[in-house]
Amino acid sequence: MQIKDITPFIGAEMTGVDYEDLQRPEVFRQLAELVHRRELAVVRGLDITPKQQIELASRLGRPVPFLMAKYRHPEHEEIMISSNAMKANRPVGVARVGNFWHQDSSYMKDPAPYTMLHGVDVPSTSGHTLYASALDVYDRLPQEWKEKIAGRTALHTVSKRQRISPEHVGLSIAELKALVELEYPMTEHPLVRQDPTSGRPYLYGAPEYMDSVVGFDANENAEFFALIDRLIQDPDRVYTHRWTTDDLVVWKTATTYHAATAIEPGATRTVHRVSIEEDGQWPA
Ligand SMILES: O=C(O)CCC(=O)C(=O)O
Ligand SMILES: [Fe+2]
Repeated sequence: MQIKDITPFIGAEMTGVDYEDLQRPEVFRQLAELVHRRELAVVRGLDITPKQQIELASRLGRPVPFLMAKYRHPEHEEIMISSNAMKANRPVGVARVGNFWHQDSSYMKDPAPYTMLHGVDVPSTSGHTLYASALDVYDRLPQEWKEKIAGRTALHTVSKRQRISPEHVGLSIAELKALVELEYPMTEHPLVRQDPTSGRPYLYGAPEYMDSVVGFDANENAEFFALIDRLIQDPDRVYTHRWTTDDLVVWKTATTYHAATAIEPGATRTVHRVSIEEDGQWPA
């Protein structure tokens, strides 16, 4: 077994382990510690079944069934199929999941703390996933902005990214927005939080999932969103995960910004996604 840091800022990679190795508590503990210490952990080439993926997830916390029943794995409700593939003219899963920079489900009151993906069928030349550390983003904020945001909260919303579905046909944009706000009311979170593992501050909020910073005027808000977009997407800090078959990728949702990139025309990509709630095993 080999473990190495991926970049100085985020990520660690484990190679040379199989499912059986991960059954040993001391091996699994190492993986869990990588997730906590490095925000993102990759296990290369882990050939596992959906059931085994759920079993691994259940050792970090409680795997939770995906909200939309029709995109759950037919036999395993904890798995969401994230895929652009079609079977008998029907989509097998949800396409274009997370194709913009975000922290998972930050528009919810209490987002699940971990996400786990398994690369079931992945192209190698597109469909990469980009990652950036929210601790590192906070560190790089200019001092004046650290002072300006200290103690502030932000309003998070899914409305900029809400998908249009068949029942929305005929609605005006304004009506659609009102409907989304009814279903997913804005949620307020502190803008700066502390990572329980390292005690370090991190920035909580991505422009695509935020409405505004409470107390900022429109100009300050626009300036702040532009600044953090630049910091999050700084090519010197971003880790690009180029998928290989059977990669298992696990991250902490609060401290990890990420974005899925486009899939080249004609390619299919399927990953199995498990969202994991805290259950006290790894207290946050
Ligand atoms: O499939 C990917 O590359 C990541 C998508 C995403 O944002 C997620 O699953 O949370
Ligand atoms: Fe995501």
